[in-house]
Amino acid sequence: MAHIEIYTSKVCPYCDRAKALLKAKKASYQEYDISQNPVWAQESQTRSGRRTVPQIFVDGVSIGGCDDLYALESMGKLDELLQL
Ligand SMILES: N[C@@H](CCC(=O)N[C@@H](CS)C(=O)NCC(=O)O)C(=O)O
Repeated sequence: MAHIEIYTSKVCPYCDRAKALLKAKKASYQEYDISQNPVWAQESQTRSGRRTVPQIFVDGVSIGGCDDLYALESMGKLDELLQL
């Protein structure tokens, strides 16, 4: 399985939705809650070039946010990307 990282915040419906899809796929992930540590907020922005959460990385590569995750699923590309 690929190494999955997700930057989230505490009150974030898009984060919940993204994590729900990963959980449904039984894909384990490393979560960084930016509301717990401001360093992670800066790190997320630096790595992704975006200000919103969630930001998701697969094997260190940014794949975008929640909508991007679901788009990959709709295209049938997510399982391969996550190496499930
Ligand atoms: N299209 C984005 C939307 C993400 C989004 O709007 N996230 C909210 C939290 S649920 C956010 O970061 N809001 C802060 C902002 O817009 O600066 C996605 O699918 O990830």
